[in-house]
Amino acid sequence: MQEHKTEMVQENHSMHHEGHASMHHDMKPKVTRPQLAVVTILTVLALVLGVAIPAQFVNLSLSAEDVGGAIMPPGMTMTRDTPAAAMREMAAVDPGEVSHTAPADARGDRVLEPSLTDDGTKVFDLTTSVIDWNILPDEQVQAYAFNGQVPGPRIRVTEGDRVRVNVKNQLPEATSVHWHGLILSNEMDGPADVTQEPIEPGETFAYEFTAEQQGTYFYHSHKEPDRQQALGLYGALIVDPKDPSIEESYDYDLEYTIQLQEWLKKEGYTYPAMLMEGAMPNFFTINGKAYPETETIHMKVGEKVRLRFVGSNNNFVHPMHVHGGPFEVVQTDGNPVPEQAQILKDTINVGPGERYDVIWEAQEPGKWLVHCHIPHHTTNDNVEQEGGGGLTMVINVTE
Ligand SMILES: [Cu+2]
Repeated sequence: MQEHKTEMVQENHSMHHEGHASMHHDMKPKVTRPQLAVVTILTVLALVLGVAIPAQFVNLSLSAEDVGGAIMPPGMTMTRDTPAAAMREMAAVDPGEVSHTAPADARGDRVLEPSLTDDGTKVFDLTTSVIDWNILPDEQVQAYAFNGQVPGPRIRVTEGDRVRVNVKNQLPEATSVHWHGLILSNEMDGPADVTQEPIEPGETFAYEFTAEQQGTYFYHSHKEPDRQQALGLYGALIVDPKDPSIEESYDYDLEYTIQLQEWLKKEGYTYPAMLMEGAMPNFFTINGKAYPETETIHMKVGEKVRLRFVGSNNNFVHPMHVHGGPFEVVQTDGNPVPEQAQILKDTINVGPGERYDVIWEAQEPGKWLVHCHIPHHTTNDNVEQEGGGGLTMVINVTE
């Protein structure tokens, strides 16, 4: 031990001495050529592996041009084979595309008045655009909207009416509109790239058909609906019956249309909610508003309301429940239910695309809830406000 220590001291001394000497005489490094070669090879190898190994886990076939400045939902599973089209479809709405901010208290589903042509055709004008839309006073989403509102305006016609809808596209991407549930000529049905060319940005397409079925219907985007419908491109389409006996067979005092929707908003960005990893919704709306911002239905004891449930959402089957007594199911998907089959229920599963017309009688005064029975869907980003959230609304019954 002692010997070793002495050696080290001697060595240090000798190094110091050498260094001192070289300052005056010789700047040549004491590195051999083989040593240099090994370091060079190792450095090059590290550089090559540093590029090659990460390249095994990312998609190098994507260019910035393919996906632009796409911002992806946090938690979305992206693998080396995730195509650019999937990224574009799931990306956040670009806030730079917003062309209009709706007032925080604006409502969707406003009745759209048609103009009439000489031959009696009812003409409706729809324009798509990107807007800022408040689902709550302090919660704004970037939405794809018809006529600056979510849901889009209500189109209401009578069975037998000739209808024309001019769809002007002011979105940053192509679109099309489908008239869900209607029997019409195929080229008016709306699926983009199937029955028609997509409506490109800046273009207008005129849909024309005769409303041949009475009942509760809706319209929605049929170009990448997983993105466009999820971001707000849908609206109610109600066809009143020509035959008064259908309405006469129902007994109700008022009606209310309930359009369901799911939203994903994270870190200030709005993404199309999808039933998949990273894209699950955290907000839910009835007619574009989350409770407590949803409307309240006012009724008197003994009055009856016809609720038109519309599955305008994309992902979940929502078991819609009404407190304070059962309702009668009078129409399904626009089809009148025969009287002897009009079952009584207090919860009905409204799946994407479905419509149920139910009649509920106010039997007791008070605040009676209409809400989804999946409790997560009655919260706002997992938080309850005023006893609910999301898919919740109140029927206020007075004596
Ligand atoms: Cu639900």
